[in-house]
Amino acid sequence: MFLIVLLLLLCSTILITISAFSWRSHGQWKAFRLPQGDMGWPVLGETLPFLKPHPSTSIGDFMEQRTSKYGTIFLSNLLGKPTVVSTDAELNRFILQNDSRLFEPGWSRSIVEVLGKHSILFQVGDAHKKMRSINLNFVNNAKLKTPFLRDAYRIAAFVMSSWKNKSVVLGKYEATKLTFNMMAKNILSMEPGTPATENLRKEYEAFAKGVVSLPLNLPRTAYSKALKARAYILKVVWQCMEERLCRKKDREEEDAKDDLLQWTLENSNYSEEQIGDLILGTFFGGYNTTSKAIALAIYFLGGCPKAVEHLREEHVRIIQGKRQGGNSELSWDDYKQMEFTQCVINETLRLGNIVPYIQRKASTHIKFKGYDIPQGCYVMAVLPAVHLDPSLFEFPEQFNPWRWQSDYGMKKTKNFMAFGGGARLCPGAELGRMEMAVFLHHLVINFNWELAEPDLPMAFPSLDFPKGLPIKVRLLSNAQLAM
Ligand code: HEM
Ligand SMILES: *[C@@H]1O[C@H](CO)[C@@H](O)[C@H](O)[C@H]1NC(C)=O
Ligand SMILES: *[C@@H]1O[C@H](CO)[C@@H](O)[C@H](O)[C@H]1NC(C)=O
Ligand SMILES: *[C@@H]1O[C@H](CO)[C@@H](O)[C@H](O)[C@H]1NC(C)=O
Ligand SMILES: *[C@@H]1O[C@H](CO)[C@@H](O)[C@H](O)[C@H]1NC(C)=O
Ligand SMILES: CC(=O)N[C@H]1CO[C@H](CO)[C@@H](O)[C@@H]1O
Repeated sequence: MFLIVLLLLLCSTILITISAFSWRSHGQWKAFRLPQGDMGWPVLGETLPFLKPHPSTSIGDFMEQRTSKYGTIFLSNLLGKPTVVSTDAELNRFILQNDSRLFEPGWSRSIVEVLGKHSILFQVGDAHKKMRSINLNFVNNAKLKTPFLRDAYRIAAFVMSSWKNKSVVLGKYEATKLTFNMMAKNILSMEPGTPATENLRKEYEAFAKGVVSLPLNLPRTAYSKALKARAYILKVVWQCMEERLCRKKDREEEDAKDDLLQWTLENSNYSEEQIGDLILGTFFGGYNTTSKAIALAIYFLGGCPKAVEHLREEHVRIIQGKRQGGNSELSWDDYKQMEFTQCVINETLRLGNIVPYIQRKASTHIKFKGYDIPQGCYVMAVLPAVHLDPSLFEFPEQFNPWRWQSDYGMKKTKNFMAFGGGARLCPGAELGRMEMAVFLHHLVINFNWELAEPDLPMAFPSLDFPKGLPIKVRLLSNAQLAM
């Protein structure tokens, strides 16, 4: 009981301090033509209605009500910050495209503390470009075409081979096994399934939970566990680093690793701290998002047998083509033939909304459509509002992969923001898509599946399946079993 009172007290002190500060700065903005809106309660602003969970295939009551009252651009007070909220496709694009010129990262200090101040998310200007080039090199085409594709193929097959004797599996965790092991192998050369890799996975779970939790550094809170997990993960990274630096001295060059850590050691003059945050961040960006994407695809396809049929035809055709060539694993050419699969992937990302919003801070005074966005004001680009806009996507609430086919006549891609855009466009987009495609490949050629109990993708606002997506799987009688 005492602890709860203490918690509440602490929580409100923090919020009062933050909001007193933000109200003061808001006062200076009276001269501007700000968007309309409601600043909510003095302390909390509108944070609580904003955080209310809703299906991730909808924009939720909060956005719904505000946009019908104030229009697609409105002012609010969220998480202690006065924020211009944009559910407007054009303003969202404007925010993403002008990132480095007019905006800077707008993350709260508690997140900086967990992810580390050297994380790519907080870098600006040349420092951002440099770290980004390391990330882009990590997922360059040559790497995608061989090691990544090969690893994804083998790990996905390994994951699904364990389903043969099971009737119900948790889709979310099965997806994580692929995406986590992909990152562990290609960032730190850690092999799938070993105790060290499994330990790291557990620490990452705690870490990721803390990133989206209330920032209270008290015993046993998710946040404090995340800080501990961060310290553990950094220790692992630094141990790997030391081993390699020693080995370099011994000149055992034939044993050189080909992973992100090695490349960074050889091609940058980053400090130990910088390398730690870079590795931590790439891991974090690369596995939780992609496993959500795979879980969403399993979910949406489960409700759309016609799409599964179409997908299965495509993948069986690819395998039959290969039999003649005498090659069993998927090649890059095979991947490039997966046209309908790419439609399924886009539709999954559009309707599922893995990244619900992107936050920035105006680094200068901005005018847009007659509104002022004062310097220092926070902006929030709400991506689902664009993906679910009926004027941009016909019947947006329906899962319809065919809308992405070229003869459907949809105006493409401009309004598809699942990977962000501009200077911070997700560098891992192609890798994420490839992992989804390979997972779907093994899934449709080997299994039928259906939801074992009702479960929905929910925006908390970070996306999750509350029950972990339990699915009933049945091995096909004509399973191709490339595993
Ligand atoms: C389907 C899966 C994925 C989705 C939906 C996704 C989504 C996004 C989005 C929306 C951003 C922009 C954030 C912002 O502008 O603030 C982003 C950035 C980023 N993503 Fe991804 N991502 C995915 C997969 C990956 C993978 C596999 C990697 C691993 C290499 C990765 C690494 C990153 C990094 C390092 C950034 C920061 C880029 C920067 O600030 O310049 N992502 N991602
Ligand atoms: C599946 O079950 C059979 C017997 O029921 C057993 O022989 C086989 O090893 C099991 N396979 C796996 C992957 O657990
Ligand atoms: C993403 O990370 C959070 C925090 O650890 C976890 O609760 C959730 O299950 C993860 N989701 C997926 C799909 O891996
Ligand atoms: C790395 O090198 C650049 C110049 O190439 C220099 O500006 C920067 O300060 C160096 N960083 C570190 C951490 O030594
Ligand atoms: C899917 O979206 C991407 C944009 O991220 C686009 O380049 C691609 O053409 C789309 N794929 C299909 C099949 O429409
Ligand atoms: C000042 C500036 O760079 N404005 C650009 C912002 O992005 C849009 C595209 O959405 C450009 O047209 C503007 O020139």
